[in-house]
Amino acid sequence: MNRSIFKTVASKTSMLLLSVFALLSTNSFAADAAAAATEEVAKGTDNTVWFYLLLAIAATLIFVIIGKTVKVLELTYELNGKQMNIKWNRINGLLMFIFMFAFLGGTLWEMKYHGAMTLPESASEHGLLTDRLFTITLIITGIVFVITHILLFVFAYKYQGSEKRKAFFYPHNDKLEVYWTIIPAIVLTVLVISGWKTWTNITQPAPKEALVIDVTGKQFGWIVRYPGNDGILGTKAFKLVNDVNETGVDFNDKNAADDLIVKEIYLPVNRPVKFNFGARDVIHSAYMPHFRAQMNCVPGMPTTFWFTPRTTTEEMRTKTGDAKFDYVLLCAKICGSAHFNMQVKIVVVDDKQYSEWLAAQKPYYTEDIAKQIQEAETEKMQKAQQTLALN
Ligand SMILES: [Cu+2]
Repeated sequence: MNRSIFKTVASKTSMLLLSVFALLSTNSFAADAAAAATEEVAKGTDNTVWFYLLLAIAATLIFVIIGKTVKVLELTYELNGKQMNIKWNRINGLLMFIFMFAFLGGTLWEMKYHGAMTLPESASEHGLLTDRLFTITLIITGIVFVITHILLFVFAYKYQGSEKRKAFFYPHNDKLEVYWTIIPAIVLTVLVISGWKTWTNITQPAPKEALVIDVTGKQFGWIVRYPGNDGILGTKAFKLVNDVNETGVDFNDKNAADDLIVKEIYLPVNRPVKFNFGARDVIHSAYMPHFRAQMNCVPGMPTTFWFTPRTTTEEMRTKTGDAKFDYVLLCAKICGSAHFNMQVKIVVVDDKQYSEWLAAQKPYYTEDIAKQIQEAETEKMQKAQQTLALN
C-alpha cells in the first residue's frame, strides 16, 4: 500500500475515534457540570471538570501512542522489505458501523439526561401551543435524523473501499429529485404556516380586562410598576427621569398617584397580564422561560407582550417536586457586566391571595418621595446648566 495513503487513512481513523470520544466526554461533562451547578455543589463541579480534562488528555495520549506504534511497525516492516497488511478500509467501515450505534445511543442518552433538565410544562396558555409546535418539529426532524443517520453509516460500511468492486456511476435521477424536493417543501410549508398562525394568535392585542404591568430594564435590574387600585398606569416621560424617579413617571397624572413599584411580580392565575416593556440604557430582553415569553426592551421604543398564567407557583412546586421552585423574570441580552443579576421573582397566586397582596402594597408616591424627586430634579437642572456653561 502506498505510504501516504496509509498515513492519511491511519490519521483519519484516529481522528474519528478522537471525535467520538470528544463528543461523548464533552456531553457527559456538560451534563454533569450542569447537574452539579443546579445543585449548587461548586466543589463537585470543579472536581468534575478536572476529572474529564485529565481523562481527555489521557485518551488523546493513548491514541497518539497507538498511532506512533503502528507507524514504527510499518517502518520496521518496510526495512525488512515486507508490507504490513492491515485492512484499513475494513477497519474504517467497521468503525463507521460502531459510530452509528454510539451516536444514536448518545442521542437517546442525551434526551434522557439533558431532557430531564429542560423546562417543566408551560405555565402560560400560549406556551402550550408553542411547545406543541416544538414537539411536532422535533418529531419530524427526529424521524428524518434517525433515517438519514442510519443510511449514512450503513452505506459507509456496506460500500467500503474494495479492490474487487468498481464504483457504479449514477449521476442523476429526476424522479428522486422531485420527491426529495416536494416532500420537504410540503412538510416545511405546514410547519411554517402553523408557526405563523400560532404567532399571530399569541401577538394579537391583549384582552381589555388584562392586568397591565410596566417593566423597565436598566443596568442592572428591573423596575416593575403596577397600576394600583385604579387599574390604570400613570403616564411617563423620559424627561422626568432622575435618580429617584427612575422611569420618569409623571406624578402630576392622577393615575400615577397609586402606582406601585414592587420587588416581586405577583400575578393572579388564569387572568391575562400585559407587560409594557422599556429600557433606560441599553437593549435588555425580558425573558420569562416558564411562561415561554421573551421580548426585547429597547430604549425609546415601547414593546409589549401578554399571556395568561395557568399554573400557580404552589401547583408548579407540586408538579416539579421542587419545594423551592420559583418563576423568574430574567434578562436574555448580554447587556453588561452584571447582566446575570437581572432577576425578579414571579409569584403566581389565586385571586384571593392576589387581592391580599395588592392590598398590602403601599403606593410609591409619598410626600417623602415627592420631596426627594424635587431635590433630584433641582440637582439635575443644576448639572445640566453647568454642562451648558462648560460647553
Ligand atoms: Cu439586561
